[in-house]
Amino acid sequence: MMIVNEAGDFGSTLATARTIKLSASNDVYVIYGTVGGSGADEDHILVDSSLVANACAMAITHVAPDFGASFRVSLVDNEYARATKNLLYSTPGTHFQSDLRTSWESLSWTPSNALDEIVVHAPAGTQREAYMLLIGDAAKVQSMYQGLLANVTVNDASGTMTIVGTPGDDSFSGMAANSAINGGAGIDSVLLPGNWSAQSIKKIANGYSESSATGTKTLSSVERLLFDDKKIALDVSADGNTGKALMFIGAVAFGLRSDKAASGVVQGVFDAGSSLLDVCDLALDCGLIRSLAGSDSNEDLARLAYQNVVGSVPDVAAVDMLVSFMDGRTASYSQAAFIAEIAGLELNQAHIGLVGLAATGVEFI
Ligand SMILES: [Ca+2]
Ligand SMILES: [Ca+2]
Repeated sequence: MMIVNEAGDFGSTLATARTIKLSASNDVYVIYGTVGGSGADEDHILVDSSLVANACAMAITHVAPDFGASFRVSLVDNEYARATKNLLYSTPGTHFQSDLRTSWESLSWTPSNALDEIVVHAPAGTQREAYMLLIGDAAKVQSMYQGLLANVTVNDASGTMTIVGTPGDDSFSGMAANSAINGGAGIDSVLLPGNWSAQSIKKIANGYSESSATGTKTLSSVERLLFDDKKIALDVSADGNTGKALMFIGAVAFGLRSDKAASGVVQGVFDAGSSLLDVCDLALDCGLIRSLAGSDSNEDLARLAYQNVVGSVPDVAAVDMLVSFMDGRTASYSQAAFIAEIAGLELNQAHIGLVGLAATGVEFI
């Protein structure tokens, strides 16, 4: 799922048409934008649909219809638009169009050209419209538009939007200078132009604030930031995937806690849906724990965990105390459950500095 905030504020025109590429992995695009206000009145979106074999559908809505009429969304043949340089808005029967001010309307088309163009139009002047377009697989578009519509607000007359993602993994791009983004469930990424060093990331009450020279974005339930030069994980809490990856590494291989490749691999396993216990099971099954501990014994596992979490070599009594959690004397944890318990300890979280890492995010590859 690709979510794009097409334009900036009301009154700012999209000088260059954005090209979106429908593909197997991004088979639905959600595009938010604003048109109208003084001066600018159109957004243009080129749809490269050559990768989609089946018919596409587009649901349209006016997120914040203001006043007046003549808001239009048209699907036009790209060559036609380029040739005339002066778009004639579609009339039924020749091109697909919507110019009704209902809450939503669908436009269905089977892409016949490599590039089709969607034009969102509002007359210059006082009329302002915020819109949402969903473009892509017909069934998916129809199943998700109501949910998205319910979660979009336009905060003010300048067009600043609060955008909420889908329950799945979303990728947000082209965000307006000042936006509030709530990724919702799933591992959600925000693509931000520029280098990481030119940005400031701050932890705030319900997420993060990301500022650069161009504006400030308020992020909640967003897990990853993708800059030109670096990727930063924000899900560094004890229940975030990157946090859990670091906690696992802290418990079994503390020396690798800053190894971006190692943490990236573990993070990827969590992203694929594994629990902490799953990851511990996997690490035992593939022999990773054996190679780190030196054997399959409870004693060596206890020694490994203690050394990683406490940072010193345990004495015999400490090893015996930890083993008692696996052999039935104190508890009957499986080795995987034992590692998961150790990983979750406050002591381990403090040792890897989880709270400090969460304040800035963690680079990953
Ligand atoms: Ca999401
Ligand atoms: Ca999320």
